[in-house]
Amino acid sequence: MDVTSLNERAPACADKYRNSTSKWTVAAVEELYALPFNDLIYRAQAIHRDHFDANAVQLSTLLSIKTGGCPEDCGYCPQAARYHTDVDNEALMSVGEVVAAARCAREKGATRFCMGAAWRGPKQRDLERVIDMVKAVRGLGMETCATLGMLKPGQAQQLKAAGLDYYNHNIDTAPEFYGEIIRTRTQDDRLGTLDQVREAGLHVCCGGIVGMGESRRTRAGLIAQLANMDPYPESVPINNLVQVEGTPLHGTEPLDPFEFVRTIACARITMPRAVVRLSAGRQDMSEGIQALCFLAGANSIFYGEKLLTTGNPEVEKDAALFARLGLRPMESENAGSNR
Ligand code: SAM
Ligand code: DTB
Ligand code: SF4
Repeated sequence: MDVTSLNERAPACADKYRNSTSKWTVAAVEELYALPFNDLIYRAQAIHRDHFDANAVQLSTLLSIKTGGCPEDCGYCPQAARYHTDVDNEALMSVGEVVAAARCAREKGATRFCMGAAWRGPKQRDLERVIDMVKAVRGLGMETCATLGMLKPGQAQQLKAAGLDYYNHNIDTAPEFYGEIIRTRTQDDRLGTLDQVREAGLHVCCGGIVGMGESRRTRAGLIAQLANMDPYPESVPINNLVQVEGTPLHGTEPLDPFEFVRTIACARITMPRAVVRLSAGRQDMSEGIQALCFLAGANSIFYGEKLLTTGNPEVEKDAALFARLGLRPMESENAGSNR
């Protein structure tokens, strides 16, 4: 079947699921989740093809520029100072070290470099060094992304002026479940930073984590909340919880992998123009499930042997998977836009 006939036979536009104010209701997203698997994937793939090259996948490499010792209490995170994990604390890296890592990522084929810091938010003195990192990585011709925690007024503008392309700040889960996972800040705090990021003209990278023991309704609530942002994020990372010994969520019942694929499909259907990233959790995922995620509309991955502190598939393994599936890296200018 060619692409045209696939699109012609696709079910009617997803808009029929929106309520009168054009918002996604949690119930409507739950209805998507409840579709027979083949119907859900078919619909997601059709929408994916309407907006993207179905065989192109964006490659981002992550680097933890400041590791561990974080004052926050996120129940999933190995970098929170209060949990006893194997993560060693490391101070903010030098600009030279970061540029060397970015150059290496570029040589391996990454087009975006994402710098993550285990902070509640950056101090101004630290932000100044991050700004130098952003300028230097931009100078290598790569897209830049940073995830530094909550921003104070003016900080998003400074990052934008330095040439930052994306700011990652996840809402993590649906509002009603948030307080069970994180108590040192509220989800409204996160939304405040996201507003500042959007107002500064940065692209928004915002998603969440599944597999934290939440219900399907909570997963639907996460997707609805992301889809109802106006505009919705340009980049939507969907993380499967990486269970790390010493964190409160270690030992949680793992999510059915097909439910993870369904979550990707729901993100694709509700946010047709966003780049949906199959994020943390790939190392424990079979290649078959990853292939289903690409079929369901995932078109970005973290690429390189490490996420921030935990493992990710080897570059050679991903290259072999891409070859077997006929996938190719997405050119930077093809990255999603929701405008
Ligand atoms: N400290 C900053 C913050 O929280 O925004 C930036 C770094 S933080 C590690 C970035 C994101 O990584 C979190 O919002 C969370 O969604 C994700 N994350 C952290 N630990 C994870 C884990 N064990 N499994 C899956 N995702 C995780
Ligand atoms: C996102 O949503 N996932 C990435 C990135 N944004 C910063 C982080 C995943 C972290 C997984 C646990 C770790 O390696 O420490
Ligand atoms: Fe700190 Fe971010 Fe980890 Fe939360 S997710 S503990 S804020 S590094």
